[in-house]
Order: sequence, then structure tokens, then C-alpha cells
Amino acid sequence: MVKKLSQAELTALLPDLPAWTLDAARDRITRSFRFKDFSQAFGFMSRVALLAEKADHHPEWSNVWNRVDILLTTHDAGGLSMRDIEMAKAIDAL
Ligand code: H2B
Repeated sequence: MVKKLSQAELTALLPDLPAWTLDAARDRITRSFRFKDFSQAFGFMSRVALLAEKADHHPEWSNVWNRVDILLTTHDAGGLSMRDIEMAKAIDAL
């Protein structure tokens, strides 16, 4: 079981992820990406997929042509955990 982050922990950690939006009511973070075209968007998704498999932590996401919408939450924790924070940072670094 993965530990769910407390409100105080989130308050301390989220300033490191300014591009992400907290949906506090549903305990998840989201970010939208836009690319030049579908090829760029799908290339990005491939890189995220490799990160996700390596970390055994997978995004909920959707793609429409050049747009990729990513939602991070930890199903095993019933909310946000350090795994989401680490995945968001790794995605930002791509
Ligand atoms: N991804 C996310 N986002 N949350 C999880 O709880 C989770 C996961 N659990 N990827 C992993 C896979 C688990 O189901 C496997 C069995 O390790």
C-alpha cells in the first residue's frame, strides 16, 4: 500500500510543480500539453509510457491530435502519493 499525502505535505510539495493543477476535491493533479502535431504528441506519449512502465506508475490520459491531457493519482493510495509527485517531475523534465 502506498501512502497518501496529507494536505500539509501537498502544500509543501506542489510549489515545485507550478504547471500542474490540483483538483483538491478529487485528490489528483492534471496538466495539458500542446504540440506541433500528432507525431510530436505521440512521441511524447511514448516517452511518458516508458517512464511509467519503469516506475510502475501509470497516468490516466487522453490524446486528441496535438493535445495530451494527463491526470496523475495513485489508485493504490486512493489519492495523491509521492509517486505522483515524482512522475510529474519526470514528465516535466522530458
Ligand atoms: N498507477 C497508478 N497511477 N496508480 C497505481 O496505484 C498503480 C499504477 N498501481 N500502476 C500499479 C500499476 C499496480 O497496479 C501494479 C500491480 O503494480
